[in-house]
Amino acid sequence: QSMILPDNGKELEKAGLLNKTKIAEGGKKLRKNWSPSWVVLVGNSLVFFKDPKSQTPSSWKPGNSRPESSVDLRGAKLHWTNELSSKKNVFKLRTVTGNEFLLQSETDSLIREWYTTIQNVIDRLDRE
Ligand code: I3P
Repeated sequence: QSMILPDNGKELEKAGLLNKTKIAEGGKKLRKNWSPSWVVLVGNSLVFFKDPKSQTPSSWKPGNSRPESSVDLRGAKLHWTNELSSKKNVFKLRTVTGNEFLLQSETDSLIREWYTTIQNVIDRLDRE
């Protein structure tokens, strides 16, 4: 489950399990491949980890595990979408480099928290 983690020097803001699929790379459309991902919001980045079942609290810490990928949130855009998936509770994250991800949870409150928390980071970076 998602939880707020203490700031241990790298602004670790949030971590939790979401369904994820990448739908574009550099503006080029990709085939969808939904899978559960352990998502960590730290500093200016959203970091994705594979195999969340094997993650333990100590292995969430950036630098202490191997991320599958990470996303720079500076200049990124978030949009709720009903058109890009048959699933409910889906938002799209688009990076300045034209990478696009869909993130989803069956739990309404949980996905709303993620949307708000990521948008707050994007807004903070916009003001810098
Ligand atoms: C896709 C798979 C995805 C679905 C996608 C399908 O089929 O069922 O879950 O996306 O729909 O094409 P396949 O496994 O054969 O690639 P959603 O679950 O988000 O709806 P789409 O093509 O309409 O995006």
